Amino acid sequence: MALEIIGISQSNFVRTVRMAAEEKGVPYKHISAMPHSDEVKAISPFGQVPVMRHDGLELAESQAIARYIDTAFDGPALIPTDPKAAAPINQWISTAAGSVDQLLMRNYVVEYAFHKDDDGNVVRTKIDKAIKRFPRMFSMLEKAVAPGYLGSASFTMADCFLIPILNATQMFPEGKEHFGNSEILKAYFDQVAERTSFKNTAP
Ligand SMILES: N[C@@H](CCC(=O)N[C@@H](CS)C(=O)NCC(=O)O)C(=O)O
Repeated sequence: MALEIIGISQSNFVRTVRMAAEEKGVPYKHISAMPHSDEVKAISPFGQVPVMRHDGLELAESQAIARYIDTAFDGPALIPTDPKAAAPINQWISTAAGSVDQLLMRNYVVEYAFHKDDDGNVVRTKIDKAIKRFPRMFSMLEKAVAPGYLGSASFTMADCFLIPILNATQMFPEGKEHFGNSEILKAYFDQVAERTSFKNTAP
């Protein structure tokens, strides 16, 4: 059975695993499904997207899915095979999927996009708290992409995790402003945005 990636294209984590498949040159079918839909709940214990099906294997969790795609198929390695070279990439995958996603997606983008009061207005409580932490987060990211890519001189799986988050963050005012103030982050983003894997997975 062909690789199936399941989940709405607006999800940064769905985009991450789709980018991984695109980078490997693995053909896949993208099935759009909402978190907590029956199709997703059948695979993910928390009803979260993405989930994946391939050849009898059903899998949840973006890191598990991206690593499966990287190791089960031919194509360029998205994580170096040498343990010492892989270690910092794994560190950045974990940081992007953890702390960076938590602040920029869960506490900022998702709040803007989905959390509205009874009158349909954006609820600023979490957003205002989140943006206080932006200067530190953006300066950390600036240093991290200084080698050209996230913690590396070449494109890796860590970039598949970071770029969808940066793309979504820029869609809202404070994210756009902080991003716009950093030439290094802008150059990094523009370079990765040229890749077919980014273009082919636009929400
Ligand atoms: N740890 C999960 C997180 C996935 C996640 O947070 N997905 C979001 C969409 S980007 C979701 O399904 N949210 C609904 C929810 O958490 O209930 C992974 O890496 O796959």
